Amino acid sequence: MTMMTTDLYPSRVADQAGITPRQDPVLHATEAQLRAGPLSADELAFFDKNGYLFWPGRFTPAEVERFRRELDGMQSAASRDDSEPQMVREPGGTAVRSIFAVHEGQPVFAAMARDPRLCGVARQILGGDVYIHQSRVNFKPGFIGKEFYWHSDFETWHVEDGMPHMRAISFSLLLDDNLPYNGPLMVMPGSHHHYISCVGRTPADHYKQSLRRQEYGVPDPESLTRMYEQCGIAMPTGPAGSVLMFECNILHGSNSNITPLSRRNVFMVYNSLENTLGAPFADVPPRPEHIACRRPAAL
Ligand code: 6CS
Ligand code: FE
Repeated sequence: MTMMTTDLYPSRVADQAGITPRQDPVLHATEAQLRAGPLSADELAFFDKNGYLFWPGRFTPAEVERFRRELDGMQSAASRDDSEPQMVREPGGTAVRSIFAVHEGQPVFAAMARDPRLCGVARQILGGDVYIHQSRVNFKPGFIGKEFYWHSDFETWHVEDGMPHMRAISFSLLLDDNLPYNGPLMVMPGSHHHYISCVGRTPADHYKQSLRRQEYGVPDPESLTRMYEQCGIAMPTGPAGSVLMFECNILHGSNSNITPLSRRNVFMVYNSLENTLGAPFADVPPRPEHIACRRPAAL
């Protein structure tokens, strides 16, 4: 008899949107694990309440230079080989929007995934062993880098990847200065305490469209307005080398970039080894391995 996993967070099943309370803790570790660091009690309290933390200049200019050199090599390879499934192009164009699974096959990004400034913090908050659920570089090139509309990553990772609980964290490492005008990431602080179930049915092979411009699994304007009125918007900006950590269920998005300045950010998403992917909760086949890891190994 196959065990049916209870869907704690149904979405894209009803014709009405809804907002329900989060059913998982934000800090998954024991008091002793939390006290062990690296984050301080104040940092943990801020993250629990707001769902994000920002560290300007967490990585040095020399480290950023090394990341950028790795990126340049990948971008030139990507522009030559169009068949790379890990590569996503901008909607309606050919510019590279994202490259996924950068922690695999790229030594510098593989080392970044294990860096204690990221992995150590993820272990502390998620309460034990972690693995990379997804990694990517979002390039947001100057003039043509399009927006990422408001969404909760967890809603997609639950519905399309079968992630059971809200026990994952994203780190965005800025490879360019993120300024108010070149499309920095915006969050609604505290929105991670609420789950917005979206309307619409997940199309087949949805990721081929959603990673270019997401239209399913995005909250309706009424729910977004309610969340904005309750939470407001924060837009952390800072120099290349800064790090933005955000909770898997926080509402976030970023505007199109119409300036000459690219906004390249690399994302490492850590999931708890006690929260590995099951069957998607939507009636769709599992997404490819380079978007959602199904061969988890502790870092
Ligand atoms: O579907 C996903 O996994 C991706 N979609 C968005 C808009 N953010 C998270 C992730 O990169
Ligand atoms: Fe996202």
